[in-house]
Amino acid sequence: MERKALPVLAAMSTQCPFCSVQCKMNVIPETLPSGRLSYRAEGKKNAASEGRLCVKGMNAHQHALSRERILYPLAKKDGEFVRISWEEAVDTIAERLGTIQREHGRDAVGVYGGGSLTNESAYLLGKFARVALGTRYIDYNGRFCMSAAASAGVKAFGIDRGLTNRLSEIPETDCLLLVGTNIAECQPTLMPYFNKAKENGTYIIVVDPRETGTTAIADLHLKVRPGTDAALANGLLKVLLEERLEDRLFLRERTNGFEDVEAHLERVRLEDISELTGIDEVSIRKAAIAYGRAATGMIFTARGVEQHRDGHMAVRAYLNLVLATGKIGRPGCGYGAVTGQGNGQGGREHGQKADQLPGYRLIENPADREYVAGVWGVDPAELPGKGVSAYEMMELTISRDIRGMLVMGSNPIVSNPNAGAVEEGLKSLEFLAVADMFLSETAELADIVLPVTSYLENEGTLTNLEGRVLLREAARPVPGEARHDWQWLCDLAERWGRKEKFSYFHAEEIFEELRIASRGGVADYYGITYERLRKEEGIYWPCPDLDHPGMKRLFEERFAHSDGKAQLIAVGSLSPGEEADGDYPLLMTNGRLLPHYLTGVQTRRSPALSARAIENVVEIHPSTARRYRVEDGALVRIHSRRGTAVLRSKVTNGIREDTLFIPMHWGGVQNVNLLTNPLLDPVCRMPDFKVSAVRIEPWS
Ligand SMILES: Nc1nc2c(c(=O)[nH]1)N[C@H]1C(S)=C(S)[C@@H](COP(=O)(O)OP(=O)(O)OC[C@H]3O[C@@H](n4cnc5c(=O)[nH]c(N)nc54)[C@H](O)[C@@H]3O)O[C@H]1N2
Ligand SMILES: Nc1nc2c(c(=O)[nH]1)N[C@H]1C(S)=C(S)[C@@H](COP(=O)(O)OP(=O)(O)OC[C@H]3O[C@@H](n4cnc5c(=O)[nH]c(N)nc54)[C@H](O)[C@@H]3O)O[C@H]1N2
Ligand code: SF4
Ligand SMILES: [Mo]
Repeated sequence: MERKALPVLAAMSTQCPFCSVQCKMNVIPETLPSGRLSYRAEGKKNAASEGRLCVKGMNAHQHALSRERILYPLAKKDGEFVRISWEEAVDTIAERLGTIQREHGRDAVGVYGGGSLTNESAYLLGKFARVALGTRYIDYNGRFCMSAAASAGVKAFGIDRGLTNRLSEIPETDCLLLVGTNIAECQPTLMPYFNKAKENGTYIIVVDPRETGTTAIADLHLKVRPGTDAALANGLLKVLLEERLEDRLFLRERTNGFEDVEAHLERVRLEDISELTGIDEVSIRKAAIAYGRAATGMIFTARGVEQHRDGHMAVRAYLNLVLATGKIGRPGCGYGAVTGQGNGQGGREHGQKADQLPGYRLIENPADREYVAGVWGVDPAELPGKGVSAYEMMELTISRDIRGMLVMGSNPIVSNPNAGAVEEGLKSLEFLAVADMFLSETAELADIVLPVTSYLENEGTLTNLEGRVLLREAARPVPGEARHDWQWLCDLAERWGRKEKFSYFHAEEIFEELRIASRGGVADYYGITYERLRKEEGIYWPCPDLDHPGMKRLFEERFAHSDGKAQLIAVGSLSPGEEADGDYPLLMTNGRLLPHYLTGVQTRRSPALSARAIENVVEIHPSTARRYRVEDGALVRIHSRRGTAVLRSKVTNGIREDTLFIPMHWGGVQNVNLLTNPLLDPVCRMPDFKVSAVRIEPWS
């Protein structure tokens, strides 16, 4: 039998949908001998990943091409999802949310966004909430991700851009302090920068309660007790000052607030810090002296430090270290808040956050309101005020102040702390619409589900962890009836009588408006265009005009506060938000595994990734396991004051005896967030994710 000639298929040029490195790649279709089509991803040269890909990027196309993609709008009728038209979906959303707003006020509807959205969709979601819905309640999953580091950067430096310098400076620095960051599993393609540093003789200190791929390269691993990072930073700075390793000239000329910090640290005793953090004084001294004596040094923090009730202040304590030693604004010296999601950086700059307007402008600042209202062609008085943080929006669903919700790019019933209560809140809504590629745990609860495009189909810009804006072109036609997020937002805005303010035919037109809306703001994108992005392969913000090259290293001469100086602040040495006690004798922390991404909606649908970790586990030290009669690989129940999760045990010497570790990539009974504490940081409203008092027991 004659075989039909197979079409020659072009490679799809794209970038990874997962973490903040945003590795560029080609996805290459290949015809197998059987005639079936298969895909292979190959890294493409670019400045951040230098052509590398991790296992998630290599297999991302598996979820995008999965048969489980939702390809047409769905409505829940008699408890079952049925296919409907886009027209019916949009009409239903408008009718139901409109009714709620008429009966209970505009603020009875909330909007929940995400850090995977392109800048264009995130910007439009913020505009949609303020200009079409007119609600104050909009926030996004980045609240759980970057809010502590972002607010700390704004307060200390006057600007929040993930990395203050280029990745290429990492191998050149003399000392690296990596705090609560597991780059080896979470930004794997950046590891070669750190390995190279090691090879070059850089002294590497890692602070983490357990051994990870990242602690494996450490010269000094400080196995901190969860929730005590601020105290540790205070201890480090105290030793530094005792050893006179501070940079007095830098402090005098470029900072404010040092006297308070110095006076505060005089009252701090190193033995108390050692007791609180579980780290011996010798190691604290060793780390402080290594960082203080090094001619150049960089500090990186991530969620291990930040997802605590004092996340903002814990980061400030590390920024005190950076500033006291003057290790910033010159080659090989700087700070990095390691951003999480693909567009975690851009997603927090253009108006998805409760208190922000595009360009990092503030919704409560009259001049900022006036400027953005001018761009949008509305009266500034029409713009609502600031709303509340992501978890607080969930509390408002429980109290029934919020009765309708639109979720775009998040799976909140799995990723919020105290997930059991959050599920109740979302179930009590009168109407829930979710836009997703899949029936996530949250989408399962929705009245209407909107099918959206994946990274392979959706064109737009994303800003990576360096603060570099990248253009991701569409690489494949849109499947089924899926639509881009910005497209259906425009359709919906029309039903609120705002058609003229939401008429775009291409993502680029939205970006053109974003450029103007961000102009003169802290995150100024005015000088960036699609054309430049195509030519220059990425541009750092701020980029205030078309011939500006973009800012590669920040703070060389001045900080972004009006007096040009950075701000130090005295930080308290808090104990964990919830201490272990007789009922809940262990501390549980949580985080990530290499093959999965966040709540796992995408990676659990990729066979190659899913096979690498098929179920959730709890890491437990052998002596703790013996004490609680837990065998390796056995099912266990873990209880906290919020709820109970059921997991398989993984006995390991790598973890502190008083600590358990649970990944966050599963829902249902395996969801770690059934246990987590919704106590919020008073400054940035980050939940105290990373420490909960728990009890463990065998299943039977
Ligand atoms: N494979 C993978 N990569 C990802 C993601 C993913 O889901 N999977 N998610 C992306 C996103 S959105 C984010 S935000 C980033 C997160 O990146 P990271 O913040 O690096 O990831 P986590 O695993 O949450 O936490 C980092 C480390 O903090 C440690 N830790 C826990 N408690 C404490 C503590 O109290 N103090 C200190 N010092 N350390 C502590 C944990 O043991 C863990 O090793 O990763 C991004 N990359
Ligand atoms: N216990 C604990 N909880 C945590 C954390 C932790 O460390 N510990 N980390 C927190 C952090 S840092 C984060 S970032 C959050 C993340 O938590 P979530 O916001 O729940 O993140 P995802 O699992 O990525 O959910 C994103 C959803 O959006 C869909 N999606 C992807 N791309 C698009 C798109 O372009 N458009 C639309 N409409 N949908 C899209 C995906 O299919 C998926 O269902 O979790 C937080 N929760
Ligand atoms: S998950 Fe991150 S490191 Fe891995 S390929 Fe994707 S962007 Fe690159
Ligand atoms: Mo995140």
